[in-house]
Amino acid sequence: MRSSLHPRPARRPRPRSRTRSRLVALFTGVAAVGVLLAAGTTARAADAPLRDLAEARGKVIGTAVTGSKLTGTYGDLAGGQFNSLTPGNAMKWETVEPSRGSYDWGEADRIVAFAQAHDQQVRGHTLVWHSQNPGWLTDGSWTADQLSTLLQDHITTEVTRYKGELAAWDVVNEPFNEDGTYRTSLWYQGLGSDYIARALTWAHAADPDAKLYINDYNVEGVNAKSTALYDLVKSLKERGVPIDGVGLQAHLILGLVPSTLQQNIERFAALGVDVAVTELDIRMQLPSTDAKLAQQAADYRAVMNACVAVSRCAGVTVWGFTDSDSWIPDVFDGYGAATPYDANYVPKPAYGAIATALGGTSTPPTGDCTAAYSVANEWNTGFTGQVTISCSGAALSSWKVSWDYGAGQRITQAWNATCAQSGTTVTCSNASYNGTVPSGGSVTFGFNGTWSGSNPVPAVTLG
Ligand code: G2I
Repeated sequence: MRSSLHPRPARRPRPRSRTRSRLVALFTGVAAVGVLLAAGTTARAADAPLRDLAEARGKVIGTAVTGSKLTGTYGDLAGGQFNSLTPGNAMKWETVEPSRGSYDWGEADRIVAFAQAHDQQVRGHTLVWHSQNPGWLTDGSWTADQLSTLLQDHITTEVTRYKGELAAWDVVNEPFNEDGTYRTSLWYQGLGSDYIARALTWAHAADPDAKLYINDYNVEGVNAKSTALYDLVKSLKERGVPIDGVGLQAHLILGLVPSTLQQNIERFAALGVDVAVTELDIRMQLPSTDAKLAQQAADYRAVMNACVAVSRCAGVTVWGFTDSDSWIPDVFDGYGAATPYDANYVPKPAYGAIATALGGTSTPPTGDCTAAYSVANEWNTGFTGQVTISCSGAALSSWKVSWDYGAGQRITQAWNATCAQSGTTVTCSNASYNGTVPSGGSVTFGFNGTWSGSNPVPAVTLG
C-alpha cells in the first residue's frame, strides 16, 4: 500500500516567507515635494505552514477546494498550507457525467494537476451517494441488474482515470440514517445493502493502491449511527471486502464537539481500519464575536487533538479553508464563519489551534504585509506624512506600526489612525473602521508633525 504521505520532492513551491524582519528604505528624491518612502515588513515570529507541522507528525491536513478558485491568494494558501486536497464537488457523478456517456473531467483534472504540482495528496470524493447524481440517472427506471452495471461502470471509469494518482477515495458516502438504519437511497432500494460491498470491490479492482473509505456525518461520537457504521465495517472486514478506512465528516456546531470523539476513533482503529476526519467545519450563529471565535478555536483543537492522539487517525480535512468557500451560509440560515480563515483570508484563532495541536506555535502567518512611510509635504517647521499598509498573499484584521524619530520630529495630529509619541517612539494603530487590510489591498493614514534641522524618513516596523 502507498504510505499515507508522499515524500516531498526537492522543488516543492514554498509558501511566501513570513519571517523577514528586513527594513527596506526606498528613497525617491522628488525635489519639489520631497517624497520619501520607507517600507518595513512584519517582524512577527514565524510559524511553519500547517502542512509542514502535519507531515512532521505523519498526519494529513487537507482542505476541500473548488477548482476554478485555485489561483491568487486562494491558490497560495491551498497549496502552501495543506498537504491534501479533496474536490468539493468536482468528482461527483453529476459533475463528471452530466449526460449519459458524456464525461467532463475538467475541474477534477485541474485539482489533481494542482495537487501534483504542490506535492499534495488527493482524496477522491465521492463514488456512491444519494445526492448530486445526474438527472438521467435519478429519473431513469432501472432493473437491479442495470443499476448494478451502471454503478460498476461509473466506479470503474472514474477510479481508473485517476489510478495511482489518488491516495484515498470516499467510495460510499452517507449510507446511514440517524437511527442506524440504511438510508433508502436509489442504491439501497435497487440493490439492498450489498451495493456497499460491490462498490468497494469494484473500486479496489480499478485502483488497488487507493485507500477505500466509507464516509458519513454525525458519526463522530459514539451513537446509534456510528455504531451501525462500526458493525458494517466489522462485517465487511470479516467477509474480506476491501475497506481501508472510515471518514468522519465532522460538520460540527460551535461548542458541540462530541466528548466521545477519540473513543470512537479508537474503536474503529481497533477494527484494523484507518480513520480520517474528512469534512471538518464548525459553524456558529452570525455575527462572529471574539468569544465565539475562541470557543471555535477550542473546538478545532479538540478535534485535532483526538486525531493526533490515535496513530490510525490519518488526518483532518477541513471542508473549505476560508469562509468565502463554505457551504454553511447557503444551507444554514444565519450561520457561518465555520472555517479556519475568514472571507478575507485572515487566519482566525481556529487556525492557531490547528497549528498548536500539530505542535506548532500559535502565531498565524502574516504573509507579506508592508508599511511604507512617506513625507507628502514639508514647510519651514512642519510636515505632513502618511503611512500605507499593503498586503499581498496575506491579510490583517488589525494593525500597529511604530517608528523612531531620530531628528527630534514630533507628531502633532493624526487621522485614520490612533497615534501616540513617547520620547522619540511613535506608535499608531488602526481606527475602529480600517483594521482590515485584505490581501491585495492597502490602508493609508496621515499625520502632521514638526521638525527642525532635518526630517529624515524613519524605518517603520509593522506588527
Ligand atoms: O453538504 C455538505 C457536504 C456533506 N458531505 C458530503 C459533501 O459532498 C457535501 O458537500 C457539499 C458541497 O460543499 C456543496 O458545494 O455538497 C453540496 C451538495 O449537497 C454542495 O452544494 C452544491 C449546491 O447545492 C449546488 O447548488 C451547487 O450547484 O454545490 C453545487 C456546486 O457548486
